[in-house]
Amino acid sequence: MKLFKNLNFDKLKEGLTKTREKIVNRISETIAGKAKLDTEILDEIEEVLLTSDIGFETSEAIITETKKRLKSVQERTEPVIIQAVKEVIEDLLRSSGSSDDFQPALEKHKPFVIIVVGINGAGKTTTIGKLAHNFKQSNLNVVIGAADTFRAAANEQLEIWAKRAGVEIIQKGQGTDPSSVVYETIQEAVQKKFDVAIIDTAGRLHTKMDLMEELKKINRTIKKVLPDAPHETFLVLDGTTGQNALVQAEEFAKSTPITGLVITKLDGTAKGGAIIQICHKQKYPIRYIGIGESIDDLQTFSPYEFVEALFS
Ligand SMILES: Nc1nc2c(ncn2[C@@H]2O[C@H](COP(=O)(O)OP(=O)(O)OP(=O)(O)O)[C@@H](O)[C@H]2O)c(=O)[nH]1
Ligand SMILES: [Mg+2]
Repeated sequence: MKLFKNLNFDKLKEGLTKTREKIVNRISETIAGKAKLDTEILDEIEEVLLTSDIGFETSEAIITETKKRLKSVQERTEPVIIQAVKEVIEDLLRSSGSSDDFQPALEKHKPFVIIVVGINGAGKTTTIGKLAHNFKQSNLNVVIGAADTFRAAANEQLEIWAKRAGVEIIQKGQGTDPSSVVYETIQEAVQKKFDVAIIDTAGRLHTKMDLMEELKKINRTIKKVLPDAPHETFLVLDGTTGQNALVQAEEFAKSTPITGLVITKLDGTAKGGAIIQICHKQKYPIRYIGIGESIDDLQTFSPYEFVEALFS
């Protein structure tokens, strides 16, 4: 089976421009022209990190580890220090289980069921459109279930994405029980032998208990048709919200077993450093990142590529 791996380095690099200016360019300025590269400089680098949406604990962890690795190094030139920081950050990104070669195990399950959850405006529907497009490009048959029945415009928006991606959509009127849409979608996927079924969900605030109950019910409904599904549950987080993302991950995990994260809106923001903190402080791997609003602006998250693009 042909699987997609969407990596466009130049686009990633472009998307991370503002974050790079905020972190890497300032680190370089800190180091440049310094006669002696000692711990003082590492403290200055820590200052840069602290003001770059990376957070206190994560910034400290980066510097502590960098100092440790540089201890035995004699020649602490600018490129050596930069390389050490890069490697430490890359290792941090991997610590959450994020890897360079993630692929959903599509060959193991048919239909392969994906639920997409997250608070309103995080980018769920957009991500689903992009994912569906990628699967479709890999010659897979996709059906999307419009289980966000709370908002009047939600169906319309998802329908537009389904059309763009050229995939099927199951939808019912506003106010319908989301689980009935889910049930129909999974049944259709089984009967018509779809490769992938993706469920869009409502994103009302995570502080409202009823959304969490709804997600539990959706999970139970899926299991009625396919006991081993869902095969992936992606939590979509707005990359510009930093610290808040950690709270959301904890909240959603109470109602639904999260298997991976999608971090959106990394383009046009200087807050991309939040990704490092997200990887450091919680246990879910980042699987995809959103770097724009168009259909091909979803990339497979790779710690290696991310750090290379950030520091390039
Ligand atoms: N720049 C940018 N914008 C994005 C990205 N992903 C999503 N958006 C925008 O974010 C806004 C919200 O996206 P949606 O996909 O509607 O979010 P949602 O989670 O489905 O929201 P609800 O349905 O209200 O819960 C839209 O304007 C999207 O175009 C991204 O990677 N980059
Ligand atoms: Mg939506």
